[in-house]
Amino acid sequence: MASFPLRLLFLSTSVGALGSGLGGGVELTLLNMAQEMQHRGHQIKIVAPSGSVLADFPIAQIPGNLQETAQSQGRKAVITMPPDSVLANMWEYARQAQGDYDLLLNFAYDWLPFYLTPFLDRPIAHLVSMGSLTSAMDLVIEQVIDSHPGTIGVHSHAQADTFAFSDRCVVLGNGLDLSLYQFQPDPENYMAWVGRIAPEKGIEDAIAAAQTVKVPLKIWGAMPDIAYWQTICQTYPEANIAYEGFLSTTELQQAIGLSRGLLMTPKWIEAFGNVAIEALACGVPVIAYQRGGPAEIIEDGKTGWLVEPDSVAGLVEAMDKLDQIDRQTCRQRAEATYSMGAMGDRIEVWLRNVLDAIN
Ligand code: HBI
Repeated sequence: MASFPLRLLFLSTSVGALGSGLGGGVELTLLNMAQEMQHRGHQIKIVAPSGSVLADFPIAQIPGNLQETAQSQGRKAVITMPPDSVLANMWEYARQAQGDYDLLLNFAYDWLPFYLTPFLDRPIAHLVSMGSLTSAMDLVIEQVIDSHPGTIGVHSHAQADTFAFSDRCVVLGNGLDLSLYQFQPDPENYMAWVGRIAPEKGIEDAIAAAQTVKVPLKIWGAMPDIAYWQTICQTYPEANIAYEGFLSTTELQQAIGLSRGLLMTPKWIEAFGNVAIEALACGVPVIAYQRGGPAEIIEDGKTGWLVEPDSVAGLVEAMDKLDQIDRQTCRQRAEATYSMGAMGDRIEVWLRNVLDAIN
């Protein structure tokens, strides 16, 4: 496998500027991959919607109208793009700049980058950030896998299994800069819930369970829809819940670290669940529905508890068993599998295989 430094162009998600939180987990994933590949000597340039900020990486700030989020559209959704589409403008930039790069890496879960793959001269690898959501996306991703084998990366086997072409996806896991996460041996008395406050994340179950156990629940994450949050508050007037905003990684890890445990209640197949490894990195056990990516991260009884999906009673039962989990073990598991080095090895092998396949 060649070892010369690569010139990589990262094309970001199209649903929000980097740093807005609207891009959910993929913002953190893109930052961690960019940092790790730069650490390994590769050159990184990022293309993202105007207003994006990502550490001190050079960013081509692209104007235009954002994409609608794919998970709110339903399986039969047609392909839509707004006028003056930021996604189309990002890929016009890529078309013109591609000669300066060895490989393009797409992070957007949208039809256009997949459709354009054979139109560009440079190879494109796609990090697919969610499971199957629409037939149109499934079809265009499969077309890329057929014409460019090995170029579709996913985060977990559960996510891959939502696609008909699951065995042809490259499963990458994910990784974090664990030096940003401080191990906290002694928690305070509250549970944590972290994520975009949106229906697919199932926050209602976490609130119901915390209310039953009479433990405070602290909530962090982007709040794209205030009305949805207000409905939740009206539904659970007795719950001891507090929305603590959308924090930076440094502040978030401090807050999660002091919790007794993290509740993960996805109603959809979470592709991975970065926040599960963020919690483990702080020594925080995770109680998660046995569904999607988190079920591949959490080892039942060792780093948390896996619960029958949608069972609030199961969440309650697991909270009573939290003190059986050793918080040091949680940190050790994060270091073994989800460090930047471990993730970087998986990414580098993937990208070099994509390049080797065309040379
Ligand atoms: N929807 N259309 C669209 N495009 C994306 O790139 C996208 C999305 N929804 C969510 C999302 N990306 C990220 O939050 C993923 O990390 C989940």
